[in-house]
Amino acid sequence: MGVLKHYRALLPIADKTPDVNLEEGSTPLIYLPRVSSHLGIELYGKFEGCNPSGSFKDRGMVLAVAKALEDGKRAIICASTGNTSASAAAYAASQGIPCFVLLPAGKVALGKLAQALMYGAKVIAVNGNFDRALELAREGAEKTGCAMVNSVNPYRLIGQRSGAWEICDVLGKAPDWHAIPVGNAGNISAYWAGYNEYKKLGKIEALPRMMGFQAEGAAPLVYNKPCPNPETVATAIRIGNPVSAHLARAAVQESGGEFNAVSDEQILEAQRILAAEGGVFAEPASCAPLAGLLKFKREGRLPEGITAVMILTGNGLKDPDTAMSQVGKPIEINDTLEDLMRVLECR
Ligand code: AN7
Repeated sequence: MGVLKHYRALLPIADKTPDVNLEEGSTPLIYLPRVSSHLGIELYGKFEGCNPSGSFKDRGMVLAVAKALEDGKRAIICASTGNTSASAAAYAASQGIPCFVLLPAGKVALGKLAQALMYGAKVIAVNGNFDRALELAREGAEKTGCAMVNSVNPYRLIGQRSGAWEICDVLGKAPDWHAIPVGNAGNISAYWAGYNEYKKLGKIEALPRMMGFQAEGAAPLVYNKPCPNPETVATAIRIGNPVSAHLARAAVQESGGEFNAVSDEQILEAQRILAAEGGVFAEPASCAPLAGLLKFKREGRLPEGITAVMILTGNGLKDPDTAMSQVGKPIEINDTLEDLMRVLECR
């Protein structure tokens, strides 16, 4: 039914708030039996790739756009590593308002770029990284009065709390560990706020440990200093100076969790395992948590039997180039049964 309707009572919605809805949220919480038994835990993936624009961003964007319209704004602007731009462009299209997106030139996965262009956004490729594009977008918003819909917009993080509520509604409790990729550090902060709100309401008894995973080449929260030249195959989290760093640090500290870094190689290995042993295709950034759990397992630091939820933040289809660089080519045959029989080895 869409996040605004589903969680209306928990969101800052008034009668005059426009009814924006692309049927986002209510994404599947998928139990992963093969990966679970490999790790010795009960592992679920919250498949945010099932959202209308293919990532978790829709949960907060729907509220940010509704509130922007309520406040009389008539255009939106954001900087993005790809998914925020796709989401913003989708909701702007649904409401018939202009959308400006600033992307780091050449560093956005093909599917995300196709989405933003297809939804009709004005797409601006900045010769600089995401952090610089975000500074520019903020200045552009100030000068023009466009609504800024990056997660510096508080409504984004409020809407994203709905992910935590859904997990608790389905499991009947919070997981022991909440494993999540961290880029601009908004989502981990939103989930922590969401779990805390549910605890206050008496809907859950215990809070999870918040485990935040970054790519080694873009790990300002792990190494505790901004990273001026972030680099990783997981372009969604190629971010060196996260705006919500303070909130994310608090979430990790208060929950007894930690930040950890995984290599690009580990991320791509986890992506293949999730697909080939889980049947779920998530984009590289989304696989940093599984890479982290596999690393913890190897290091003997993964507690037996815990329930863990990892947030599979974006759909694997968004980045076909990275996937294709990891896998073999199809087997080509002539159109004869003889040729086919040569490759069918299922006995
Ligand atoms: C798939 O789209 O920042 O820590 O501009 O696309 O809340 O930033 C994307 C981030 C994880 C990190 N997984 O979340 C953007 C952008 C995916 C993402 C993250 C992003 P945050």
